[in-house]
Amino acid sequence: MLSNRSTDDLRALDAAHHLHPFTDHGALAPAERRIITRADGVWLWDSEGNRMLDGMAGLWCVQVGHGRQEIVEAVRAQMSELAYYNTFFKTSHEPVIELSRLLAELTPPQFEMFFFGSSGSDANDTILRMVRTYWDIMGRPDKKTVISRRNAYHGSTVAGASLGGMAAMHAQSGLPIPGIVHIAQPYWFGEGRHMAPDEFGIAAARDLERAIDAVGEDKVAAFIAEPIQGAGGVVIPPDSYWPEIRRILAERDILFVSDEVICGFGRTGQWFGCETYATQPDFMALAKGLTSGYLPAGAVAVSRRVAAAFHDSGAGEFFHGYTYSGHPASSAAAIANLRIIRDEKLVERVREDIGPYLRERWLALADHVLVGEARMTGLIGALELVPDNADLSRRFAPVGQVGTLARDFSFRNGLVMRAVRDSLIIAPPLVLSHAEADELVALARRTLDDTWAALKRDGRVR
Ligand code: PXG
Repeated sequence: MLSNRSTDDLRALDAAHHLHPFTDHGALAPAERRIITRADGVWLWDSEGNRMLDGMAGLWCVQVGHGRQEIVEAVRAQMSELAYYNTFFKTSHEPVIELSRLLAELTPPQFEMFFFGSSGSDANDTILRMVRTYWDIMGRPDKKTVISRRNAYHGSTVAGASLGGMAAMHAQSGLPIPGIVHIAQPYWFGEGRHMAPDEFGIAAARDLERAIDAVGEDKVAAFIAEPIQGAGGVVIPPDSYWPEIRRILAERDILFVSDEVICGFGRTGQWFGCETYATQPDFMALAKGLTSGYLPAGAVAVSRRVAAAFHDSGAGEFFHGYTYSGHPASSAAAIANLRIIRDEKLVERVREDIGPYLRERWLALADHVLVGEARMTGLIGALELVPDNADLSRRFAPVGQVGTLARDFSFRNGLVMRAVRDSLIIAPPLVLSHAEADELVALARRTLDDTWAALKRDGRVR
């Protein structure tokens, strides 16, 4: 602790001086602010002594769980040796060299080169600039348009929010920037229930084909997508979707960017989401699970084909980089974190053990009257809340209130879930034990019961 200020003092100071991300500041009362004080494993504690199960792994990032002293020690040792130096001007250092080597070992075979930053947002900014520069180098300067999907999340910087497909973000500050086109998302429960899931998956994928033809293949630089849309509400595509996208990409001369900021580092039961869906990206955006959030870091994995173009003697300088590209302490945190994931076989654990274990129990929540659909892949899942699961044609209106109500009950019950519209999301640390998974599901069920009781009291459900 930095001081012995009371919780009320901390809340008042927070309200007076701290602008929170993605927050309606006028509506956030000081008393609502929860001061988190410590964390261990999958557990968080607040300043009032409440213990909560961290069902969101921080913000989809703490793969190895909280409080791992190996990472703390690696960072401490690195900071006392070399806390900071840059990687411009022909300099390098061992942490970034070892991290690059390790990523080459862990990523799919087409990736041997990595560019570093501090976040997923700046990784996607880097990718947008590299994609366009790649086609310039190839003598195809007209290929500049990037195709993305509605309701995608690719970050909050100008390029990240433009690539993303969040209408509410675009409505603020004049986004997207030119040269970005958004197509359908494969969100069957939300948008596709007039069709069978696989039929809808094919139709959503063919929107890519339509967009490439509408823009003109000679003007399209790339398609960017999350394997599973995370912030958009854990949109797990129908089984038919990625095979059809693969077919289209194989026929077209455009680059493919897999945004692995949430799906990377074991979340889906493979090291990367593109392996779960057998796609062959030219770029991957990496962040979050790269360091499990212990320090900020992001990276861009660049395929051999693209890296070769940038290595071409005629390519010239790529005018791009960040002060903290390959930060030594962040690199040390990433190395220690990745060794834990690799050596403790956490990816295999998600695929073969805790993933199937939690999924079975999570899907069983669909028997609750409030749950229209329960879905999960690896350790990422959602519950779609509806007024009556016997009549899926009805949703709550206005959208979002019931999700937030349920989210608040969940916190009070000691489980952190995230609300997206009227769905509840989980993406717990990959070290979740069976007993903790049981507890998570029990707390989620209590949350559904509490939400149902409150809605009934207000006459909002039958
Ligand atoms: N791509 C994806 C797929 C993401 O999920 C980013 C890029 C941007 O990463 P940075 O490190 O710049 O935040 C993300 C981030 C939420 C939430 O509430 C999700 C993210 C970030 C903050 C909040 O679901 N995802």
